[in-house]
Amino acid sequence: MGSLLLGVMARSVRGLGLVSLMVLLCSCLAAEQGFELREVKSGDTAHSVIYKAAHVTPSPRQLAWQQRELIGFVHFTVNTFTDMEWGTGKEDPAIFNPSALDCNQWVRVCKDAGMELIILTAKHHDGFCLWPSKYTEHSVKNSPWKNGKGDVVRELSDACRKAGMKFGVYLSPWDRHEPTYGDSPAYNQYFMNQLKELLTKYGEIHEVWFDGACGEGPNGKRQVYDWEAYYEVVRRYAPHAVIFNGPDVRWVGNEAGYARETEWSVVRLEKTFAEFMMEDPQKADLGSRTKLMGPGRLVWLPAETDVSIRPGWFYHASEDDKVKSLDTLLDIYYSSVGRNSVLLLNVPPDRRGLIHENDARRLREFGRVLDATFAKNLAAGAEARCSAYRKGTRAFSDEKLYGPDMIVDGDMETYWTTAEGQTLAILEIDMQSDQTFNVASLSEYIKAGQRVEEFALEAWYGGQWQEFARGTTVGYKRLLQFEPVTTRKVRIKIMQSRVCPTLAEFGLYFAPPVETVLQGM
Ligand code: FUL
Repeated sequence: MGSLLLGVMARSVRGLGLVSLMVLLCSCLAAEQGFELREVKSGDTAHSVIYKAAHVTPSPRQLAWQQRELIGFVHFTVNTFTDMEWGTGKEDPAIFNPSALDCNQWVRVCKDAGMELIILTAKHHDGFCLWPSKYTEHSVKNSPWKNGKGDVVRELSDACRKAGMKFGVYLSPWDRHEPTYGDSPAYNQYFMNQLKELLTKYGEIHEVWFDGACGEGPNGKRQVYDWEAYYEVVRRYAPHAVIFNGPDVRWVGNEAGYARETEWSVVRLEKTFAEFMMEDPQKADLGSRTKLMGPGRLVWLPAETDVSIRPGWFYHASEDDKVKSLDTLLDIYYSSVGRNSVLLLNVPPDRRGLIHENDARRLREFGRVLDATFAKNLAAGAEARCSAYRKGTRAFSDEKLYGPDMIVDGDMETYWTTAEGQTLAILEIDMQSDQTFNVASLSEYIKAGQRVEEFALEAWYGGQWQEFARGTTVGYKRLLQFEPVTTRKVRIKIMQSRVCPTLAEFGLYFAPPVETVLQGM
C-alpha cells in the first residue's frame, strides 16, 4: 500500500503547478513557526554544512512526540462492516452499527502496551465521518448506531483524557464520497472546515495525521491539496500537535514497521515539505553527509513508523488468526523505537466496536515483555570514566556538568559531551561486579542536535576489550540486541561524529526469555 500511496502522491504533485507559490508560502510559514532552519548556501564548505546539520534541533512539540516512543493507531469506519480496506464512498451510513462500542476498552488495551497517545481515523478515504460533521450527511449522524446521536471522536477523546492519554486525528484528504472532491478550492475549504471541527471540539489534539493519498475525483477530476493552508489550520487550532506528513514528522517510507539502520532526523529540503513528502520518504538514504550537500534548508524531520498488528489496517474476521506474533512485534519495536523513530502501531476495532481478544492479548504480552526488559538498567549509577569531557562553562556550573557519569544518572536532561571539535571519545562504564545483559540502549541529547555517526560497544572479557555490538546513528534512542554478555566493564567508543558528540543516557538490560515473562498470564 505504501508504494500506492507514493504513486498517487506523485500524480498529485505533477498536477500542482503552484510550486513557486508554495515555496514562498512554505518559507513564510516556516519562519513564522520558528522552525530551526539552516540554509545551505552555495559558498558553504562540506565542513560548514555538516556543522550546521549537527546543530539543527527539534521543536518542543517534536521533542514531546519523540519522547512518546509508542503510539496507538485505530482504523475504524464503514470498512469494518463491509470487510474492505478502502471504501468506495458509496457505502450507506446505515451499515455503520457497532453493537458494543467501548472506547475505554481501546484505551485500556493501548495503555497495556505502554502507549501514551491514540490516533483515530476520524475520516478514511471513503469519506464517512466518525463524528457528526456539520459539513456532510455522510457520517455517524445518519447511522443507526445510538440512533444517529453517537460520536466516536467524542467517545475516544473523552476516554483518552480520562486515562491521562493524548489524542490525535487522522483525516484523509482523499475523499471518495464528497462531491466537491476534485474541485480543488471548494474541496480544500471542505477539508479545512472538517479539520477545524476536529481541532476545536474535542479538547487538545497532539498529532494530526495526513495521509498523502490523492486518488481521482468524480469524472476523473484531480484534486490539488493546499497543504500549506492545512498546516496553518493545525498551527492555529492545535499548537501542540505535530503534523505527520508535514513539517514535523515524516513517513518512515514503508508500512512494515522498520526504520533504517541509519536514521537521521535532520534532512535537507530542496523545495517544500509537501514535495519532500511526495518524493523522498522511501529513499534508503535521507540524511548522510552526501545527501546534505547542495542547496536547500536543513530541517529536523524525524521518522514515524506505522504498521498494523494485522495484515490489514481495518478489522477482518478472516485475520483473527493473523495477529502479528510477539516476536515480530518485538522485532518491530527494536527496529523502530530502537532506531531513532516512533512506532505507530495500529489495532483495529471489530464490528462490536471492541479490540478483538487476540489483539488485546498480544498487546498485553508486548507491554509485559517490554516492562520486564527495561525494568532495571544494570549500568545505572555505575562508575563512568571518559578520555575527555567538556568542563562546565557556566558561572556556577559544577565541574562535572558534562561529565561521563551524566549518562548513567537516569536523567535525560543531563548529558556528557566533549570539548568543541573533539569528535572521538571512549567512555568506560564500571558496574563494580559482573552483570549479564543482552540489550543496550544509547540516547543522544537531541536538544543539542543529532551527531553520532558511528559507535561500538566493547566488554572487558578474558583480559581484553572485545566488541559485542556496533551501530551508526543514535539519535533519541538506539537499541541493540545481542547474545548475553557477562562482564563488569563496558566501553562505548564513539568512532565518528559530526561535531562533538553528546550522550544523555546509556543502558544495559537483560531481556528475560519471553516464556518466563508470560508465565501465569
Ligand atoms: C495508507 C492508507 O491508504 C491505508 O488505508 C492506511 O490508512 C495507511 C495508514 O495509510 O496510505
